[in-house]
Amino acid sequence: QEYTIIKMELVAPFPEKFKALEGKKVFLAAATLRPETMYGQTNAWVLPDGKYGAFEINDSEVFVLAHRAALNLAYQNHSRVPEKPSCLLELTGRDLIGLPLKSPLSFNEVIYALPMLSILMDKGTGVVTSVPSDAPDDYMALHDLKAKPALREKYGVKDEWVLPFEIVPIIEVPQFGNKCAETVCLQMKIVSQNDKEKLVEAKKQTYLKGFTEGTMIVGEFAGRRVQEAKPLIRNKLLETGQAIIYSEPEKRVMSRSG
Ligand code: ZZB
Repeated sequence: QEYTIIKMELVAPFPEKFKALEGKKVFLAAATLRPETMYGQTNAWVLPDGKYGAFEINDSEVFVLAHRAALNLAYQNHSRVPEKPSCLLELTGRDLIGLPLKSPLSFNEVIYALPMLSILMDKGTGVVTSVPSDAPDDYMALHDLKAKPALREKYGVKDEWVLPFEIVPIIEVPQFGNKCAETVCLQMKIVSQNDKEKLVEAKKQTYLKGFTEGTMIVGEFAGRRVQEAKPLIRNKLLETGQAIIYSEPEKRVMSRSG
């Protein structure tokens, strides 16, 4: 699986826990398959109990991601020490909640890292960027946080990290409108981020519709089909140093016979 890692930059001044990293450029490294949706970012997602680290990618840049992903990146030429992850700081998802971030292409200038309980630590980087207009999981998780003060309280999420953030329409899909994820979640009567099976189906539908029938309605490639715009936007992000390629080795079932 080939992901695009979006470099979501931590805004200075850094909080206490991150003081040791001051002077470096620090990014939450979010793995995505949909770089063309970056205009509509409203937040980042992390797993509260997930284990993360801050890794030196080169002399000046630090990525916050899962250890396994740092190891993979080290073998893809993205580590200060070749083939060896260099961890400056051990972190948990809880340390990341509330971090203010500047993310490439996002219409929201500053967005925040928030808790999502369905994040898989053995997939991508363990950090996900949230696009509630076009990702059903993101739509439901943001909806839950907005609707449930007790959930915000449980994870120490401040109202101002969540409540001001509205869905940003970025792609028009015939019959589904410009908030495709919301449309599908309502149609399927999905009630929360814990509705796992339905969300898998909703994601499939949204991917298919968005990719095959979607048209960009914002950004440099407004008016173009998603199919055309996707590689153009991806290349732009890569060329400008706002993203890198991340290949995830295939998962294999381990056995003694190998
Ligand atoms: C932004 C985005 C916008 C995404 C969208 C999707 C959609 P897949 O097909 O299952 O591999 N993701 C990445 N890593 C994780 C993780 N560790 N745990 C949970 N979710 C993760 O899905 C890849 C997508 O799943 C990635 O692309 C990321 O969310 C999320 F409009 O990034 B995406 C219809 C989906 N739309």
